[in-house]
Amino acid sequence: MNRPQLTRARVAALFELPFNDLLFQAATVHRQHFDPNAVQLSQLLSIKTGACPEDCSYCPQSARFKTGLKRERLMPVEKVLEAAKAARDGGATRYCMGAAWRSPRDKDVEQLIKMVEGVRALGLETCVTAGMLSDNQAQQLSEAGLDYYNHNLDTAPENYGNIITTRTYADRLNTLRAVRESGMKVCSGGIVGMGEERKHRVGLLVELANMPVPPESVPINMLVKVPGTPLADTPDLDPIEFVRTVAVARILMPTSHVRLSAGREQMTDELQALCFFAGANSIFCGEKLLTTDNPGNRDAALFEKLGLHPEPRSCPAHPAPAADSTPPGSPTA
Ligand code: SAM
Ligand code: DTB
Ligand code: SF4
Repeated sequence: MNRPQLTRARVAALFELPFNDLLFQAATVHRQHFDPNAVQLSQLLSIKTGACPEDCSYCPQSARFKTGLKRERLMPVEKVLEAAKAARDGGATRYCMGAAWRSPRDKDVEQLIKMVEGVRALGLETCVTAGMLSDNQAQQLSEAGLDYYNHNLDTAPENYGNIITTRTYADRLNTLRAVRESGMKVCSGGIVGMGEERKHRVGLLVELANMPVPPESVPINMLVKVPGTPLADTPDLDPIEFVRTVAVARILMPTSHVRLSAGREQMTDELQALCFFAGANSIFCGEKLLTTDNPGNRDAALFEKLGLHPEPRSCPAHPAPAADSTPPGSPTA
């Protein structure tokens, strides 16, 4: 049965709610589907860095911009597995391997498959982000046991051409369709703070939530302004508007993990706390994202201060019981 499609007007009305009403609604939805104090931990590794032919104007890895980034060829499988083991020992439950490609060649997919098999054998969930995939490549990765494929829509369709010209929104949707049809879980979100208007944040979330099956994982990235990229001097987005974006994502995709993704290094504890209250329930852990810094060890203190704990790895054979929606300490608990 087809779900009713969300309209932009309805989603814009959520953005316009008084902040407290929006956060209460988002936190209520969050508690109905998840332990509100559990945060899923993913760790990134850049397995092929820089020299990318694409022109994504936010990205330090595009060959078109002088960002001083050192290019690195595809890492050997053993090195990837060494780093994955360290991530697992540091508490990550999902390992996300990122490659600066427009799309992988078939021989690259062979290497990706070896990495996926090795990372799975360490007991980690697996995620890859490597650009556009053909149906056949998606099928091969799915058969190898890849759990998630990340491919972001990045922004609303009508703003897309201001950010990237070397591939289209339709190309992105086509890769996401191939990933979904292959049986893998979809990780797709976007970037805010790129100088877009609120209507573009609305448009991005409507596209994600209206997919035939919404992404299981929704990264909301705050633009990391890297010197040398065309977006380096973009004015800061109001942090309250960022929290609103997270809250609306939570309300529109109640059973998805909403990841507070890039940009945490530049955020205060207070801003991150508001994002967790608004329903963000996943982060990237570790010292690095792909090429830029991430809070690393400082997260332990933040979790302690906020009473957060890492979400246990989900086991397909033993799904977690439905979360108790009653807050601990409430009169009915
Ligand atoms: N090359 C592949 C692709 O673009 O699909 C995979 C890697 S790419 C770096 C993955 C995602 O990282 C992008 O889609 C974008 O959303 C995010 N990203 C890249 N640079 C960023 C930045 N400076 N700030 C925030 N997010 C960024
Ligand atoms: C996503 O949405 N954000 C991650 C992951 N998916 C691949 C990447 C963030 C990259 C930030 C810039 C960098 O470190 O190069
Ligand atoms: Fe290349 Fe991906 Fe960066 Fe775009 S976002 S320039 S495709 S690495």
